[in-house]
Amino acid sequence: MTDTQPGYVNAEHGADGAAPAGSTLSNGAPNDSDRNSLSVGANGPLLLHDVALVENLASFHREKVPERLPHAKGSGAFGVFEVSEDVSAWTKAAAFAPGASSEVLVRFSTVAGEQGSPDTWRDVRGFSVRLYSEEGNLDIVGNNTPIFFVRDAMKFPNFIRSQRRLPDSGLRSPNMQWDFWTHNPETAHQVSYLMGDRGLPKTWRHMNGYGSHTYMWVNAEGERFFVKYHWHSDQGVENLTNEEATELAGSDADFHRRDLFEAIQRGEHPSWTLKVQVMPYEEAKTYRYNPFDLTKVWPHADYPLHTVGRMTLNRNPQNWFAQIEQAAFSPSNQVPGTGVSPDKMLLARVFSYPDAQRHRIGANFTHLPVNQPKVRVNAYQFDGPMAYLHSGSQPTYVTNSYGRPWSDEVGPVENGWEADGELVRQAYDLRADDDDFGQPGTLVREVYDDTVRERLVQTVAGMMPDVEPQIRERVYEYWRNIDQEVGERIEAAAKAQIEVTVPGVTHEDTGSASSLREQEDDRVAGDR
Ligand code: HDE
Repeated sequence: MTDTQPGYVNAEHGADGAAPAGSTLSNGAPNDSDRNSLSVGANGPLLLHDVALVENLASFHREKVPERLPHAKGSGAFGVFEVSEDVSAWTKAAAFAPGASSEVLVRFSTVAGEQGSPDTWRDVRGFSVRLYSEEGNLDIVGNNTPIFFVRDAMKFPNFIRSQRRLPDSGLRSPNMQWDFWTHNPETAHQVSYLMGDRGLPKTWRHMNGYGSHTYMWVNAEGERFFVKYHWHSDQGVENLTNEEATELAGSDADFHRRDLFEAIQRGEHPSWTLKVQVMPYEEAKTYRYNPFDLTKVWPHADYPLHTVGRMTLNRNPQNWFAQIEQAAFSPSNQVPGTGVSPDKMLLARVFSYPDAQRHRIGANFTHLPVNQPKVRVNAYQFDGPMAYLHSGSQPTYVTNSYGRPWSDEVGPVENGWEADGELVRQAYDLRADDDDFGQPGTLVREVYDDTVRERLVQTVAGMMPDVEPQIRERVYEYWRNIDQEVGERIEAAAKAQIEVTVPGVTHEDTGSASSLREQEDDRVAGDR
């Protein structure tokens, strides 16, 4: 469909016919009226056989698909990724071959807020990239930070619920957020990012993206490397202050969505340079940090950044619902020369994303144009609700005698790794330098300067009036573990604020947290 031709045509038959004079019903026949329903006389009752009205209301009821949970609020654009350097020593992926160019789709998002929530609430931002490569879709579904809150997928739904809304009031709750974070000290690194300036990006154009996880690359000789993807904004990194973000949340809830769309419309095409850190396969076994722990970065001094190419966003969606809302990104979308790694979070995401889309969009979400790869697909997957792409009368089974090809590799997979051991439920084995507070301490002390640190202190302290005293104590302790001085400053600033906010009143029985405790009391009483 183009903007100049009304309606759409049946792609299966390829007939486009004459442009309709008015609207049609869904069967293509002329529609009598889009304005008046059919009734028995002008003042009489309506009729069930008014197909125009029934179709109109029934399709309206079904216009939405369930929003993403999390990352519901977002938007995106199309563009191009162009390789500028030769990284063929590390990967044979066609998308990263010298001089290669692929169409891309990028979607940016907040994490915790719903579809209508403001773009400028403090949050991590999603940074999903799809390369429509000549070997299939390669998705790098990352965030604007290089690490994450937890290192085991089992904790993820709990973490997300702690960032969303209270079960009774439906309100968001700093108490619930800090309760979760302080019970899970591995969150300290990501929380130090979130409470720093990067928790409030100025626009999506002014933030970096990160694959965050460790992925695998395989070269033409079959040699394996572990890599981390970094998308550096060519616009530079810029952030909002708390005051600016709060003001924008009220005056323009769609500020980031608008900014991207209008910049591209003006011909200001934002770009990002892709860089990778590369760790030879064998080094991963002995590196001083567990290189698969998503709460850790690989210091650049150990693994420097290598440029790969540049991504430029130059085309807005023509239809936001079809091309952005129904876009189904997934870390399971890998291509020859790339792969996943023993990162437990990444392995769980390989299952989670397509499963979420089967629920959200439907079993055949890969048939939608935005999700179709640019290559010919020969998957042995058939039928189901809304099946659109099909292979006609070709055999539906392997093995067949009728020439439809199938695959039959036996033995080690080229992007795999060795694994052995007892079945356990246990965190990763820790390496020499692994702990939860070391890297966040370095971030807060050495990467942040005095002004950034002071803003962080004020941001955390500013949340404390809504946090119960017992959890506040844990917050101060958590920050003292990250950095003694910062922890002490947060405690002092919070105490000053609590005095000002509610003079002479302790927060024992106020704030959004009390309802959770009451509910706990109910449950105990009910159990008796
Ligand atoms: Fe996601 N995440 N996630 N996530 N995530 C979703 O997928 C999930 C994680 C990220 O623009 C959902 O299709 C699990 C890390 C982005 O469309 C869901 C775990 C990172 C997006 C899901 C994680 C992300 C999502 C919601 C722990 C950064 C938006 C609907 C193992 C590296 C994608 C959907 C878009 C979306 C699950 C952790 C980033 C529910 C189980 C780590 C950018 O499937």
